[in-house]
Amino acid sequence: MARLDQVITNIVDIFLEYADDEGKKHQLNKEELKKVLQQEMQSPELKGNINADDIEEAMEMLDKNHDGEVNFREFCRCVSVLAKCYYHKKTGKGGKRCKGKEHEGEQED
Ligand SMILES: [Ca+2]
Ligand SMILES: [Ca+2]
Repeated sequence: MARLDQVITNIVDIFLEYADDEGKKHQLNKEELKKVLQQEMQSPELKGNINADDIEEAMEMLDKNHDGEVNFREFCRCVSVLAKCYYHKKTGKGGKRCKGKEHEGEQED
């Protein structure tokens, strides 16, 4: 597979692998979110952007519809935010949404 194929299929596969582990299918609860962040993200720079060390805060930040779980749409938003943060780091552009929860509520572009 080409690189973008891999990225896209990985996002879906990783989400489903963890989301279907316990509780509701296709939803990440707090424990599942913790596991996915611990096991599938290694870079402290990226993890720092979503407060991965504080699962309460990470959940609060990612759970946009406030149902206590992270659905696929919310998971994708997280991946997208992290990609933008990394892009900002490399280019100095487009990174205003990068610091975590103080940017909550900003317009999605
Ligand atoms: Ca689940
Ligand atoms: Ca949610």
